[in-house]
Amino acid sequence: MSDTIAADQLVERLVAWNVDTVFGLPGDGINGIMEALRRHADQVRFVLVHHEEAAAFMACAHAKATGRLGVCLATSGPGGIHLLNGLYDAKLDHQPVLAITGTQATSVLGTGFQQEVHLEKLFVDVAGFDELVTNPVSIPALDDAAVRSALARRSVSHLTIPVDIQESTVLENPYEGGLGTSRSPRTAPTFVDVPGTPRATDLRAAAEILNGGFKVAMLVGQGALDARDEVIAVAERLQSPIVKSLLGKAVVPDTHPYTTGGLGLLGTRASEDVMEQCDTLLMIGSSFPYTAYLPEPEQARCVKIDIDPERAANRMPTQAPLVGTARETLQALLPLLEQKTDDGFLQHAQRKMDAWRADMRSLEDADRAPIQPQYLMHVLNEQSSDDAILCCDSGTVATWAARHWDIRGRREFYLSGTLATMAPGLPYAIAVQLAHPNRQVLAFVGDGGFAMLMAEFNTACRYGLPVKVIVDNNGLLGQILWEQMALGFPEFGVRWDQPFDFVPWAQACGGLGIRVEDPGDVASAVKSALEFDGPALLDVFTNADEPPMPAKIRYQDAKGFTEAFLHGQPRRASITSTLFRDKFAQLTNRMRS
Ligand SMILES: Cc1ncc(C[n+]2csc(CCOP(=O)(O)OP(=O)(O)O)c2C)c(N)n1
Ligand SMILES: [Mg+2]
Repeated sequence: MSDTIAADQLVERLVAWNVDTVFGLPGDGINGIMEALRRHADQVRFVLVHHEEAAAFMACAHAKATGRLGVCLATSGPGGIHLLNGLYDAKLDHQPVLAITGTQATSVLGTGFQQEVHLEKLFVDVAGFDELVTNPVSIPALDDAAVRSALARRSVSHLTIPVDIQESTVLENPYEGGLGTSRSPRTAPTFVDVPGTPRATDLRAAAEILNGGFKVAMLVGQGALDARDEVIAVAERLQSPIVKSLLGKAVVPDTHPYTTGGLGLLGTRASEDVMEQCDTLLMIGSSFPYTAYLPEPEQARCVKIDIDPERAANRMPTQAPLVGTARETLQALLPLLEQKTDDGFLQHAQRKMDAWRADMRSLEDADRAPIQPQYLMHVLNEQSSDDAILCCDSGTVATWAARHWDIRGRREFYLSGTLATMAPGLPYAIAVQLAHPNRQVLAFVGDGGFAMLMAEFNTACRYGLPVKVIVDNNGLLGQILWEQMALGFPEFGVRWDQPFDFVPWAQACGGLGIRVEDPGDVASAVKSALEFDGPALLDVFTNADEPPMPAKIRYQDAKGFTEAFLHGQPRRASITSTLFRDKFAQLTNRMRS
């Protein structure tokens, strides 16, 4: 019992890598690892979740919010399978995550034993490093290799360990054989990243393009999150508007005079204009996938900064790819850039942005009933602190957060940017709150996404985490309703017969729960939740008929909405009785003309 077991080596190695938190849920495939975690509970915190998918989201959010490795743990078979969606979230958003799973004893592997799922095969696509441990002696070195791979590739690593090996007190190689050309693996828990500054010749080529541009635009993504000062300094030098991807929302404050905010379906008209009109694009730490919103290839020359050479020219013809970190590359680039004196392009963007901000304010209507989701977000924006961290879910909620929650001060913003999966909002918030106990952490979630992993509210309560969950309860899978209509299809399968009531659940968990139906109660409810010294949930019944409109309405959107109406879209009356009535009038006018 007191003997060291092989799983102890795994956990001790994680400690050596400075891992202090493991998110997971036990099972008979990982009893050895759980025992090792129990023995090292003073060095590693095990966070017990209700669903392994949440554990993987938490590991991803831990990596996003701390810049360090995230670790999650699940049992063989079903436990490992449950991890997958959260692991893909980490893979697609380039976060270093180590997934540890158990598997059947080596003696029965291949016999079709109960729960025998070959997770190392299942995880082949999601994990860049993916190994089945077959000998206790290799555990520390495979742990080192898995961690190094996750950090180097900024992706997912997976180790699956048979139960007999986990529990084994045999720590050395139990076998003999081979030609004796190798010794048992011995490595150290050390990692150094690739250098962050590009070659001088590459920097000069990039500077030449940027200096030659008359209308330079910048597009910044999550790779620039730690380079705010550098981004602003370069923008000032180039007189360039700063367009932000959603993952890069916190790169510069939304109130900064140089930014035109987001780009794409959730973005601003000003950013779309900037992209349509620029002659030079400097992309920094972004793999922005919606290429329809990027400049036409023959319209603009492109310089792109990325830490990964594979992504340094991946979205449009790129004349000068730069491989390096945003911060170090911009520091090296700045002295090569000439001060531009013509600020006409920037001023034009600023005027457009002023108009956009005014449009957004007009949507934050405090008097309209049912509650406008934009008004709810506006109140949260006003009342949350200057260093609040918002974790957002996928859905129309992402549009409201993108457009109506401002980055200011040290605020941060996280969501599933590339996988765009539902349900990470609450698990993200829990992991972020654990990493930053003194920050205000908010989860802004839809009723659909929240219902998927709402059990984790109980996790927040069990760990006494003061996260604030704001449910935008519109009684439907809003995003898909509007997508269906934009395609000309009347809605189908997106609405629940009866809206959920989440307050009893929050209270049953021991948290604060407040139901909000009246616009006049929003401000006081948000205040109560933010002031509450513990987990709190606001269940806010919002206007289900409020569309997340694209910044620029295209002819095909107009056509789609009109066709959906003609083909029998239900609730037509109530949809047209909202703000959409104005938009619909605009759209049909445009169709007629
Ligand atoms: C796991 C998963 N399933 C389905 C989708 C497709 N999807 C994207 S947004 C959305 C609706 C989300 O509904 P809700 O959480 O209530 O947010 P709302 O759009 O109503 O604001 C759906 C079904 C997805 N992105 N992820
Ligand atoms: Mg909804």
